[in-house]
Amino acid sequence: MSEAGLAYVELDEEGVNKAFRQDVLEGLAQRQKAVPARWLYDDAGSQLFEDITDVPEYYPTRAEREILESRQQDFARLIGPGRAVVEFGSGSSVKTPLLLGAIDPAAYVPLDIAGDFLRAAAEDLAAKFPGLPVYPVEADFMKPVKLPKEVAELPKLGFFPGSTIGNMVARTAVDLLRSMRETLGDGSKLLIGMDLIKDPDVLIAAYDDSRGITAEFNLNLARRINRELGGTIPVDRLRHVARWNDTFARIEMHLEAQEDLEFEVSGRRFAMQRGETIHTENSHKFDRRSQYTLLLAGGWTPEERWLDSGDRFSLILASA
Ligand code: AVI
Repeated sequence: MSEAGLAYVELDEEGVNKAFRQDVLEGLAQRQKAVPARWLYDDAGSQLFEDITDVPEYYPTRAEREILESRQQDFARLIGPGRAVVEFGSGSSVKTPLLLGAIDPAAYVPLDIAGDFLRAAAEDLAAKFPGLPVYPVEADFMKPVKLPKEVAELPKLGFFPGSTIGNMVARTAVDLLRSMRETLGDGSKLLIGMDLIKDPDVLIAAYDDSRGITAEFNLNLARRINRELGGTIPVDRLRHVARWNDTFARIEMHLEAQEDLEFEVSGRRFAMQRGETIHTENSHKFDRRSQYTLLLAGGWTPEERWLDSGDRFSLILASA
């Protein structure tokens, strides 16, 4: 899931994930230290993200579910039956039954990089919808994907819930929307979740919850670096910080040094001054205009937009 988890794993002679090491060593050498958000999602990180979706302050998952539950008739009318639903980064596919139940699709194609997870979720879903052909595809959806031949002639609906698009900077988001357009083809539609700009206090609480689960999610990245890359980062001297960046309309997660630090990663030495941070994630928030601009730049024409009852989150239907 996310900007997240999108590369096949290539290991070196010592069994170290090469791309992870390269991203971390390059990122820690920058003036603003940064590690790409996709490395947050090892097994522990994926579980912590699932836990985040249950904390009271993290509203996006509940708000999106409310839209999916309350707009079933709209989906039936505007999307209609007979489409192959292609879910990008399907993960555990928890929101999918709400959509499939509304539109009577001809097939379901979950796409995910994590093969085991993907097949287990596909089996669960097939059990819930007997008679619906399910064709899981293990793929990096950041690039155009060749869909199974069985769905070649069917009109497609892309499904990309969760506001994962918000974890990408605009250029990457546009590239992804264009590649989805190529994967799905002419006549396709896209149902995409996007979180909304709101009171920064509400946003910061959602990304720095009182139970400290988001802090654990963020700190887990430093633990992963220590474990997988022979790091000596003093994790207990780092503090999780969630910041609202108003210029870029995004929540940023950082790991902040609480004192001057020195550590090693893969044999290289790094130093952080007290107060210096490692930037670990962006979560962009949108308004209607920025959503439409992004979708149009990515080759999609917005058709309909739904908000939850608290105006916190949106689902947008767009056509190719
Ligand atoms: C996966 N993604 C949409 C989440 C978000 O809200 O940006 C990841 C997350 N990071 C901290 N909390 C949740």
